[in-house]
Amino acid sequence: MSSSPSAEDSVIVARQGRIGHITLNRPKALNALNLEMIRSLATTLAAWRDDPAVHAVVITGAGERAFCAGGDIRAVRDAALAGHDEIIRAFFSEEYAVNAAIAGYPKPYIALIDGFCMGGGIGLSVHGQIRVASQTAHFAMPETAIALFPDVGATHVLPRLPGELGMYLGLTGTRLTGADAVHAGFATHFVDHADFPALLEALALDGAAAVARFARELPEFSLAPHRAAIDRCFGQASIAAIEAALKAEGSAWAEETLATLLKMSPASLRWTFDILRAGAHRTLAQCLAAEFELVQRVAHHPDFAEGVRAMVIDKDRSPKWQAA
Ligand code: QUE
Repeated sequence: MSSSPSAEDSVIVARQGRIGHITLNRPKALNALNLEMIRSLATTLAAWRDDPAVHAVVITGAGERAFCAGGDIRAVRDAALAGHDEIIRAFFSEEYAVNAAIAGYPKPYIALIDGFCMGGGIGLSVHGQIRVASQTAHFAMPETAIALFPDVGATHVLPRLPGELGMYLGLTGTRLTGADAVHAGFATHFVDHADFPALLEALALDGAAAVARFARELPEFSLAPHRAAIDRCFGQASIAAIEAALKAEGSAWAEETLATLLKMSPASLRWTFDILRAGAHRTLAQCLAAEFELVQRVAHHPDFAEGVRAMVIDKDRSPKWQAA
């Protein structure tokens, strides 16, 4: 398999000792996933699943800036505007199938996360057995900013985080540091960025157990001072009630959080709220199926085209949403 990887391969696949090593390799696009990469991941994971020489799979992102910043959302927008629904169906059904394959992987699947890990990057890490985050990592599900919703199995993961943390993170898109991601449950180990090369070598030599030797002590959870308010405000029964609770809270944190929510697509806050509440009672497979149904409708909503325009294409960060 790929004995001579080329620098242009969007996914580099290599065997190193006991591990199979996958590198997401579109650093200029922050390793955002396109359909070619999704297909390469699916093929590689299937090949290594039953290969007794591969004891564990390790996935990393090329470059310093990102593990994986999301999906090729611009291509999804183009397909929706052109009426190419089959492209949208292929992209999301194959991406979600990779998320499910990672969740059901019969050997250790280990993500080493530096830099941005958002959206699709969460889907390539959080379902694996071991997620190592460094101090340079930033985790987020920022989809309400582009009028999408937390997908890639996040409707299964977020409702299972402590208290109402998942509803808070999914609606506001708040970024977590690597250490905070361990506190929240996105990551399992906190490792120094400078130790990643040594960790990779140790994994190749000793397999998955090597991770424990590199884990550092966690600093305090930076959201600890707000955990009670998060549960009070985000445990409400509707977006309107969450906004009212944030107003009643009367703290600087609540004011900032309300201001963040008011910038998001009102439609996407509603469908995010509904699918996260429903996800608490669904299996991962049911969650992915529900996400696939919803994403095909959302991709055609005018707020989605406008959100991607404002945040990804023009970067003016001033989307004009449809009225609530
Ligand atoms: C919100 C999002 C995304 C985003 C920006 C947001 C998102 C996403 C990308 C992205 C990042 C790098 C790329 C790319 C897209 O940006 O989901 O093509 O190269 O994938 O504010 O949800």
